[in-house]
Amino acid sequence: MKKHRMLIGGQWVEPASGAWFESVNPFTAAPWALVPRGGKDDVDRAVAAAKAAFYDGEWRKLTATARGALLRRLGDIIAAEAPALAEIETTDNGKLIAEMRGQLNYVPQWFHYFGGLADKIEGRVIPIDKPGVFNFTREEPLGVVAAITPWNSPLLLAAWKLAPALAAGNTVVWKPSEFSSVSALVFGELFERAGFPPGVVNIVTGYGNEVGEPLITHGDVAKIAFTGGDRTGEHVYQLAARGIKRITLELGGKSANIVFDDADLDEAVKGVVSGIFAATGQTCIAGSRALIHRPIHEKFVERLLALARTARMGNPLDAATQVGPITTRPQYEKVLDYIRIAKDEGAVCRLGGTPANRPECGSGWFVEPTIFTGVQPGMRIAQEEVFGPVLSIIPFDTEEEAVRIANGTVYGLAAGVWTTSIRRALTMSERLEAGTVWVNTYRAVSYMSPFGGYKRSGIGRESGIEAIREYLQTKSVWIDIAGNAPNPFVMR
Ligand code: TXE
Repeated sequence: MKKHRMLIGGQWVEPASGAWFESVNPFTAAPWALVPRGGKDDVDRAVAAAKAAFYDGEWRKLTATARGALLRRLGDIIAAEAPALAEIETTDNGKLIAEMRGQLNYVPQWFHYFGGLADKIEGRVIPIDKPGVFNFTREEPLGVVAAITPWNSPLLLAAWKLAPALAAGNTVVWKPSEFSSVSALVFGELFERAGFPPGVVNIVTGYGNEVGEPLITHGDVAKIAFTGGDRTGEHVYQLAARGIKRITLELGGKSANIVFDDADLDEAVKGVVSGIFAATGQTCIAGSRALIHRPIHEKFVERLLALARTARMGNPLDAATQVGPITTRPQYEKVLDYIRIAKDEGAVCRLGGTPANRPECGSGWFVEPTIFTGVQPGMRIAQEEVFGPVLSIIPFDTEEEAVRIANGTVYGLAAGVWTTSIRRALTMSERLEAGTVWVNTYRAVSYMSPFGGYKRSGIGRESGIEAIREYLQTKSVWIDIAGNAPNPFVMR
């Protein structure tokens, strides 16, 4: 088993603890790599390196154009390494190779786009109301950014943070999930190859309480960019609040996929199935609630069941596999717990509802694609994030009711609407409380389009021009150009 090292100040180092932990392949349930168990000492070293790179090093002296060029060069290198990185991610987190290849082929775009944006960060000249004074703004980086990422799309979600953070001129300490650190450590080599000065990006691996907390509370960390569960997010927010730190949080959801009776049902069936069973439901944007217009409810459910039954499960490294394992043992147990909860609540299990004991699933953590009908909007299965291949179907009669049910959770990350009516498409997209609304499509994201949550799904936006503002602060500069000595006792 390969014993990995962490990246601090441009050096590949062993953890101060002298300890490593095993990373487990979810398909075989066997360990395949050893990940350094970082701790507070490593965090201190990494933050010191990032701080030095921010204040004293070559990085600060680069023009914005040169910084952008580095990001774009990194994008090109990632593109060349995409197949190898995708294979590591699939081995580490069990997501389908087709999905991970797609993600890794797309990751370079975040570095190309934000690399292009680096030298377009401009301040403003304010036509100030005071004669003889020139006032302008500067957009400045924050300093050391802590990026804390989850296991479901490890490098994609890291790119969403690192690309804008670096484009804005910050330096970074990145803590990947303890369940999927290997691709991050291999990815770390690419920064040096692209020509980033040492210390601009540092990677400390380990557990949330041992690495994440000292990182968030470190006095020299200016901002936290976090993706993960909402409970952890709440805790991270509280820790960050103590230091009055900037924060972006992306915390998942309970997204509604709403199908009206005027929809193209062939498309809608595919959209609902891909919304929940793609990525084995382990995605923040999973369409885990299907709201179906009552006139088509039964017909739609039958078609959904027919398509979901065809899902091929098995080795995620096999390109033909459509549903892979659950990434972590605790997550596997959580999904099975929610299935039990749904049954106890009286939901009707129409498909799956058990661990998958198919020969092609080996000893991995597989759960059968599961569909419940008879779900009431207030049930836990309709309110809480499962993060697995479990769909709750809820009927509705009117647009008004669909909006009420869709908005009736604490979350607001995404929603899907299936209709051929332009009026409905526009009305629903206005009334749904979600950071992303898809109409007649689902699971579309881009480096160009802002992504983030309403309500408990998070704070701030990733991707698009909005994202770079999350890594900048505005300074207002006043210059007296008239030579009028002000009255020292009166506010000017
Ligand atoms: O995530 P955590 P977990 C949801 C999903 C899942 C649940 C739990 O519902 O079932 O979260 O998953 C780091 N201080 N999502 O436990 O704990 C941790 O090490 C600082 C939604 O795996 O949120 C990892 O790097 N950091 C989601 C990161 O937080 C801490 C993606 C995320 O882990 C920490 C993943 C602490 N005290 C899970 N504790 C999405 N939005 O896509 C943990 N971490």
